[in-house]
Amino acid sequence: MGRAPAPHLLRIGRDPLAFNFFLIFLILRKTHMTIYSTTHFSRRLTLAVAGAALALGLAGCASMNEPAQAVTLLEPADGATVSSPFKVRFGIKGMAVAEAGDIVANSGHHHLLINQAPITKGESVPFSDQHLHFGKGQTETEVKLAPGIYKLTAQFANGAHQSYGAGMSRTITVTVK
Ligand SMILES: [Cu+2]
Repeated sequence: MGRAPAPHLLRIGRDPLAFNFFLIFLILRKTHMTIYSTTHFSRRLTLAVAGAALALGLAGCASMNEPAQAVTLLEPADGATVSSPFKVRFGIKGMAVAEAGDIVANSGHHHLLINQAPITKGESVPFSDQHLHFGKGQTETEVKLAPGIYKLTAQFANGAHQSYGAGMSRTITVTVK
């Protein structure tokens, strides 16, 4: 058997967050070596540099992990208890909302799936009581449901109702009282 690389090094290589913290760790070590001294001033400077490095690292993480295109459910909140009928509001980032019809890149309309999994990319969103289409370009609707716990999934799909996939979906759980 060959020698396997240390697991924590593997993880640092794959995970941008871990990699950023690893970089900060390196910066901190270097900073300490360069300006190491027992004076209060130097210690404060070290802390300031450490804080700046951490802030930069976190900012980097945020921009790296944020998808350019996403669908959200602005209302209700995940885990909310609502009384029927209740309002559902969709949010979209990086794509345009348009009426169903033509297939236009980075454009489409919202769907609300009730207790259904996201639709595989490229597959058509079915028309059913559990698959509601908002082909007029609506960004909000009223939903009537019997009391119970439901999984609500916002699914974005193109003008021909072909799903943009799980990456363009968002699922929440709500309790209807
Ligand atoms: Cu549709």
